Amino acid sequence: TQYSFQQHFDDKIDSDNTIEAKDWMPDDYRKTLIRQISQHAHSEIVGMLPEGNWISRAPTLRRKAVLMAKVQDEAGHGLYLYSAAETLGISRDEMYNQLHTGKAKYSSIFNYPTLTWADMGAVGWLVDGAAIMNQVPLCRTSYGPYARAMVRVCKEESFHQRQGFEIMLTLAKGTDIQRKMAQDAFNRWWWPSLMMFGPPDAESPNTANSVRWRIKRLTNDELRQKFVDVTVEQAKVLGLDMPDKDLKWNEERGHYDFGAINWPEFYNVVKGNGPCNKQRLEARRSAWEKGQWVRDAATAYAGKRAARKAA
Ligand code: FAQ
Repeated sequence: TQYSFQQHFDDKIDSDNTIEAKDWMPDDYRKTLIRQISQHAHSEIVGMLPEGNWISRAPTLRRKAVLMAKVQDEAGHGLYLYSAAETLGISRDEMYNQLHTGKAKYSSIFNYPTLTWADMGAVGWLVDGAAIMNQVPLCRTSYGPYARAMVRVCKEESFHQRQGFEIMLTLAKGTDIQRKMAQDAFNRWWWPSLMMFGPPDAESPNTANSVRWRIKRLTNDELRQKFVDVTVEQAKVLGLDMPDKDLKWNEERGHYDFGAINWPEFYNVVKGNGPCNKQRLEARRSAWEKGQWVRDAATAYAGKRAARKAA
């Protein structure tokens, strides 16, 4: 009966076992996973664009090779994640369609422009740093295929974070102009990085269910606080100033207090009105349209092979 299926599911969640693709699961659990995993996949693919912008302008051959490897990793992460979402019964075409029609979200962070080479440092350090903070707990998320995909993704993200930090360190210890570039990139990416963790818990409609189902192991605010605490120490190593005049160690809490986040800006970007939303979606749509002939050719080839086999 439905009751015993539900009971079996609840027991598995409560005993911290994974749910697998063929297991019974409540509709809302499936829907939440499809939403989160597909949006995560879209973020990886759209996230290639701001960095792709700098591959042809990387300052040295080594920097170029490293950046290319990083952007290729992001394509790989997108593909694992689309595959994980497919195990829940949604097709890749449908997910792409949701992205291209603006129905599905992707991370707000990728709607900001990458203006200077220092942005490659700041994106790696802060954006990948925030991504790791959010994704390490997802290695223990309750849905098996998602959890297993996260293990490799997190290893690669750690390399990405380090390459970003190393760019920042080089610039911060460089000439006066280089140090200013690093500080400017830090100032521009800091607040949007804090927004990556999502709305405050009190305004996060999905957190309660996702925590109960152990899809999310920590809440948006818990992860944001952990990120602030580690990043402040890293900024000290770089010798850069935190772009927050309200930032202060709170002895009692054992955490840094930080200034108010501009939530109207966040919601505006999520609604599609950030500085680069149109450009990003246009790039994805155009790539899809330009690939039509490849899909047509592959379909025709598969048809011919099937006909030859049948003959
Ligand atoms: N941007 O109720 P909640 C990367 C939406 S890392 C846009 O709190 P939830 C690596 C949310 O979808 C970035 N929308 O939602 C990389 C929901 O709307 P919906 C991707 C956001 O799901 C680095 C509504 O607001 N990482 O790509 C954002 O419980 C460098 C209410 O929010 C992941 O996706 C936002 N920042 O918590 C690549 C990690 N925040 O869907 C290239 C997995 C919230 O109901 C270069 N995802 N919204 O219409 C998660 O952990 C969660 O989905 C959260 C949001 C924490 C993002």
